[in-house]
Amino acid sequence: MILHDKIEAQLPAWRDRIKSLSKEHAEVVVDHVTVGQIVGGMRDIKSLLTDVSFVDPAEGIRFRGMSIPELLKALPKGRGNKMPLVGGLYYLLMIGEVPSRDQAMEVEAEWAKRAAVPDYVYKMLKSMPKETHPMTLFSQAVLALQNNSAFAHMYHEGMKKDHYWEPALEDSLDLTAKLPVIAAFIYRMKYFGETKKPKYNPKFDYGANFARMLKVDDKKGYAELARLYFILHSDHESGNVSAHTMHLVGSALSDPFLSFSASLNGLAGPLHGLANQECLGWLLEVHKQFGGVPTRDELYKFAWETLNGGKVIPGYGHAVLRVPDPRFTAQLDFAKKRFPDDDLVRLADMVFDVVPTVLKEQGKAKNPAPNVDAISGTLQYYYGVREFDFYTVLFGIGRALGVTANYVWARALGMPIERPKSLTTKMLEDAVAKAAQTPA
Ligand code: CMX
Repeated sequence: MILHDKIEAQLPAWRDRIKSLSKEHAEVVVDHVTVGQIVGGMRDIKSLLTDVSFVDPAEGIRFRGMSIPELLKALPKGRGNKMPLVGGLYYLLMIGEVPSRDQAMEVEAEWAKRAAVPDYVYKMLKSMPKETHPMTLFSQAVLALQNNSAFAHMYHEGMKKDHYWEPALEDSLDLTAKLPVIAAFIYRMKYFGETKKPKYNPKFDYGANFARMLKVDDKKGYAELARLYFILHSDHESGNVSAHTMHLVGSALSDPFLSFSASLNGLAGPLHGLANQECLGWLLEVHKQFGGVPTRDELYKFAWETLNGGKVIPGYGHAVLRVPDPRFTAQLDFAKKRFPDDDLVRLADMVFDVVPTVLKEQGKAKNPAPNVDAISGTLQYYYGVREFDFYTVLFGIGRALGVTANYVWARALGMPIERPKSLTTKMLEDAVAKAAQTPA
């Protein structure tokens, strides 16, 4: 299998680099930690290691060193498509090189081989109460798949540490292959009462399969969006909740299914994956209030009313980024090329023009620019996927690509169990008192 062979070939050199860092340079200081960071969610503490992606505050995400425009141009595309094959992105995340079209198609073929979901998973999903949140169903289905984990099985057989990454890769391919099928089943069952098993067709790629399994009218258009969406949402370095959860749980040698189910549970939180639905909600509220796209002045006033009401403007601001999120820009470009006259797209574009000014005038947000969520719901809405609570499931399919690539490499490089040290409040207060006595 191509991903296996490529990783195997790279491993000795990577292992030497990590060994040299941990054995010869372990005492080199990289960062210091303040009381504010300990009390404030460990913000910005440099303490995680990944080569899969990096977020530059002044530029945005780079996947294996490539910016989003570079990657959208360089990754191979299926015939007649404008958006790259998701299999090519997975290859890039796993291997660190842009694949040829054939190599990307090999990953796509692996997915097609592994997409079948066991019957008991469907049965379990069907037995859940109707009002169950789609993210709960999604996470449960992933957990149910754990039964067949190659990693768990081989670990209990006594596999050697050097080999952990191999069944981790097997599980990662199985998992990522099945997610679109499970998500499509949940969508059809929950919103349309349909319980037929979706069929993954090996003639089509990942994006096209998802579009065909989901209930959308413009399957070709939606397939393009699905490719873009999954690529853009795949990874955002390691400190965000979903990526870090996967890494943390995986560090206990829980297999990829156990780890990804936990990761999804973090993604389901309102401060993480749920923001895109809130942003679309805000746009629809504006649209409703003004009976269409408002004038610039009307929007300016509405944005101020939101802030004066003590609320945030969803889709704007970021914990790390300090410029417009390139994932936002890529999606806005996609929409403006394909359906520029759509009301919500025009509105999202106008919000991009007005809201940063308002946030700058208010002077609180460190970054007044849009993040990925400022537009992603709008695109789904255009294609008829209008069930807001499903949007995080879509995010989850994309996110699996990045976090499983990280999982495989964490096992390949023998990363240890995570165990940061905690302090008590009194200890922090003592540290503050001691610092006050120390002459500057
Ligand atoms: N609207 C209004 N106020 C905002 C704001 C926004 N969009 N973004 C930041 N602020 C405010 C914060 O609430 C904070 O106010 P207080 O000092 O009163 O608490 C102040 O500006 C400083 O915040 P910050 O340091 O710039 O931002 P944080 O790192 O604390 O938070 C984020 C980042 C994304 C949670 C925040 O910008 C926000 O709430 N945005 C709106 C929700 C959103 O779009 N979430 C999606 C995030 C996408 C992602 O993480 O990928």
